[in-house]
Amino acid sequence: ATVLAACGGGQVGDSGGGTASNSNNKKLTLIPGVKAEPFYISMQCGAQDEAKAKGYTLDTQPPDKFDASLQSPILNGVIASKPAGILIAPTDDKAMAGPMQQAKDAGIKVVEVDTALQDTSIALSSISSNNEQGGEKAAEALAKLVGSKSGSVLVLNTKAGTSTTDARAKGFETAIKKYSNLKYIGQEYTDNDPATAASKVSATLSANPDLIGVFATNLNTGEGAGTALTNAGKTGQVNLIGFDASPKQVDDLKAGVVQALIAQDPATIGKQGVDQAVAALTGGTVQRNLQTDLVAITKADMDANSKYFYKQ
Ligand code: T6T
Repeated sequence: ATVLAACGGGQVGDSGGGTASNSNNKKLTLIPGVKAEPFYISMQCGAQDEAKAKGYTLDTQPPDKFDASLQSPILNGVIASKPAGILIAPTDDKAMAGPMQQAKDAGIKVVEVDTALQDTSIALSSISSNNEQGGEKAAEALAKLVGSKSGSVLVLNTKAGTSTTDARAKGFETAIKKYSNLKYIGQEYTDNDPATAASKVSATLSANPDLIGVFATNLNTGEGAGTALTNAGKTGQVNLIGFDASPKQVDDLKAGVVQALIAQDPATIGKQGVDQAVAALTGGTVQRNLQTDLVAITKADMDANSKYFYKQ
């Protein structure tokens, strides 16, 4: 089991054994989208504390990269270890359906945390931010910062098939088109890699000298965009709206590299994930869809919103 000092929690008790459906089985496993990333670390902390409070163990098994071809063998191994429940952030909204169906067929309670499959028949419950609305909030924040100035606007997405960032990009695109002074020039995929995000921003700056705004749909795209704007000496001139609130993103907000962050509440996503799995295991009421908070943060109100900053 991975126990993080940052969480304060820890493992408790004996997780029991036997089959997935055995009521003595108190073993839960969390499979995040990628290892060592503040969003998922915060989610893990929330899940671990709640599991401990409910008398369950929570083991965390992340892939090295945000990639279904790495996440699927991890899921297969977890299925073989027969936990009672699996909390998973599927890294692809189609490719993870087969392996997740196998978990369900093995009698394991499957809960989606953050990302989700297109096929809604496999997970018992899905907990996430309202990502489309988050994209709209980002567009509104950008329009407010820009005022009556005009220019081009870029969206940095992660990987096609990531349910969350696709929804954010969609919400942003719809909302930004309401502002006639802002020209939406499309989205670039970055493979969820900060260095790729940085190079996409550099290339866009060369091709579009009127670039006035960038919406980075998650932590990695935002960190990369911040680096590119800093290197180009364009911070503040190009408004950067990020999603998530990692330590680097918060530093960038403070330094004026980022103008607004749409922060999620990953610890509550993890906590609710455990609650839904436990409800399913104990005959309680399971809620099919649950939404957690999103908050738009600027430098002016960052101190009041520090509870939304992610752990590392
Ligand atoms: O933005 C989060 C998460 O919501 C998304 O699904 C994938 O990227 C993050 O983990 C941040 O890197």
